[in-house]
Amino acid sequence: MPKKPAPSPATDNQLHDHQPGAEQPAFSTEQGNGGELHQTVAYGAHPAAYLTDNFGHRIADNQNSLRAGERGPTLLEDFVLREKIFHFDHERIPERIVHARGSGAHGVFECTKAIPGLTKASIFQTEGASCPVFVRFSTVAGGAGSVDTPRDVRGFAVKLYTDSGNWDLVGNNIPVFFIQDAMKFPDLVHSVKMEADRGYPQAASAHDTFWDFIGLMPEAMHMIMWAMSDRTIPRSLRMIEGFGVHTFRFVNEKGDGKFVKFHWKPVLGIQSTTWDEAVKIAGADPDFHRRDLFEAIDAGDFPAWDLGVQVFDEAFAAKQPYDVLDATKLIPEEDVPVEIVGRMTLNRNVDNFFAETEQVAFLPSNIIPGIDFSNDPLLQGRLFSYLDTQKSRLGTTNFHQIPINAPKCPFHNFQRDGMMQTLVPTGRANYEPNSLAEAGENGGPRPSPATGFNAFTTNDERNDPTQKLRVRAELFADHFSQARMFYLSQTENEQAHIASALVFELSKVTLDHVRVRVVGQLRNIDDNLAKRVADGLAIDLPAKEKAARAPVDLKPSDALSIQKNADDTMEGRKVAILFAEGSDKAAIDALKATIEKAGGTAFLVAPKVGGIKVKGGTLKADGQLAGSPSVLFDAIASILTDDQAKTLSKQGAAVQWFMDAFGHCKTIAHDEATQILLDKAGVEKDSGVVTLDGFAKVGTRRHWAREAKVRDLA
Ligand code: HDE
Repeated sequence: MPKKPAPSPATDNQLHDHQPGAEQPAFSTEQGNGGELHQTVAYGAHPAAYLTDNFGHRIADNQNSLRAGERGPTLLEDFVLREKIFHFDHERIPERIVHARGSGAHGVFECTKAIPGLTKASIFQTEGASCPVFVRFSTVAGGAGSVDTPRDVRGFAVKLYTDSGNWDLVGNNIPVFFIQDAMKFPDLVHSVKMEADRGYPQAASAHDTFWDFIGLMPEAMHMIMWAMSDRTIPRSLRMIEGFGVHTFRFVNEKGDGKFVKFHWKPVLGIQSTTWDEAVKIAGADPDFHRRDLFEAIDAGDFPAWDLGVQVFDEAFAAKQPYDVLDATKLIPEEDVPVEIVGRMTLNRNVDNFFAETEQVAFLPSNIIPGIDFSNDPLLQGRLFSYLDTQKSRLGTTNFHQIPINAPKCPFHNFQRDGMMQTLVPTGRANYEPNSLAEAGENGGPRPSPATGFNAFTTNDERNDPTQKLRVRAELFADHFSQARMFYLSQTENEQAHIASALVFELSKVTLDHVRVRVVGQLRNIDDNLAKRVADGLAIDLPAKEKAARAPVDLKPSDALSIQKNADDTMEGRKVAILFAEGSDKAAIDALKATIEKAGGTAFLVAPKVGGIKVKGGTLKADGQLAGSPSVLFDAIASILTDDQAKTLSKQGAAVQWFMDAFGHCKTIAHDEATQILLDKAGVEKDSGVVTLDGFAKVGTRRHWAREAKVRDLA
């Protein structure tokens, strides 16, 4: 049975009270503007409600339009038909220019360590303080209907509905970014999106214009190392890290400021797929990540992340070989440890994808007292962009009234009117200052100097604000030191994956000079890497591109490798068990129990789904073999009779099942009968190819030592 959470009022199919700031009226009486607010109600949600049009008129017939005679023309006066089609015609809104494809979920954030000395942010004042959150994960380049598993950065946007207002931490699953200055963002995005004349490729960076831009923008090289690593082909959204990317500031009650970087660490550990696997998943299940997140939450396996902070001061910042305001740089965890201060758990799926996931509007400018911006020029540009883009996507400056965007604390001000105004403030006070209260009328709200944002503390001690300059600070010119640090911090397999990814991407580039320039840039990172890529493309090693500033050698950081930090847990992992007619039910049940005991999920796969006679009863499969390729699972197992194994060994889907699992370095647990299939699939014995009894010991970890057998890692 799925471990379904008790439905909250909002999932209960009731008519929701979606009034923004529901606990208290948005324009409260005691503060002034007092008056009744009209409520936006999730109409049509009640299962027993009768069908009406949008103005409440009951509809008798929802099948037939109004006609003049039985076989005559449809009448213009059929307002029921017209309204229905009119509304349908306008169902789509512009998709996000970036991060169009996303999946969202509700949850809760809880402070696990109070840090009042660092910040006055209300959510961090007491251990155990909590607030609701909404998270949207996304890919960047593809359109809303693209697939879930392209090689791409993942957006990791968190909206925390705190009691002092919404705090939106709009981050990515990679701690650095392609560019240093917001000025370059439209160029970056144009270059990676479908090429302007031909309208392809969709959701892919492997094409001329992207690599042309990258070759000419060496500041992107650190991000390119991450983008070509396994970070951009994650196994699950539940297994990605999140980063605030920019340096922010914490400000405490006394007004003292420190720099801070935010990290989300997945409790299930970080896990990725291999490239071949990601490509095959895209075909087998374009919604792989969306489905995985939805199903896990639906089953009560709530994904969670720890919130970590790296806190440092101006003196530390001044001593580093990079600029902390440069979003293409990270702070190694070895230099400033990540301190865990909270946990976020996603525990409720959305009720309606459009109303919530599509209409959610994240604004990096949404911060709360105690958290402040830095002068990072990329962040500063974002502060403008997101507000602006919401108007274009959602069509009105009143997008903050949409339930998913409204704060859950009261809000009062003198902003009025605009398209789609759903609030009905009463009284005359729509300006400030006013003295209407002296005449006994509602005067409206007043500023709160003691508790509100007062002086923004974005000042930088090393800045001279008297000059207006279009420049970048000197250390921004070091484009390669951290790129090199990242590459050298990876395991041999991970380095090979980066090299292969670069070869793949550049092999899709048709302009020779573009390839050559990128490889020339790689020489500034690591000559060996550049040679591998040149070799893979069969081109001569080009001359090194000139570096704006000579890179320095930084200590490699183990924290940057996925494999060095891999966790052996089976939690949250999915294991497929292949069976067929005559298979031993007791053996299947025993294996299922082992998997579930370790926190994993078992998924039964068979050539037919309906109900199969097995030894000891009848079993239904969760998925049909051809529709459940092994790329969809973390490990596979097989329990067959000799006859069935023989029959399956003549079926491509079955042989491919084992071949792929082996090629993707997964655990294969099998009985004796399956050997014929393993032989056909070229599966060789190793520590990850085990008997059914041996499965518990190896679990769902990947067997990277096998990789050299199945892939050229040169
Ligand atoms: Fe975004 N970005 N971005 N971005 N971004 C958007 O806002 C933008 C950047 C990120 O799930 C847009 O509502 C500029 C960095 C995420 O709804 C838009 C710059 C990081 C999401 C926009 C950046 C991000 C967005 C498109 C350079 C990681 C999805 C729709 C100055 C820290 C949020 C929208 C969601 C979305 C602009 C750079 C993350 C156009 C101008 C760096 C996770 O406003």
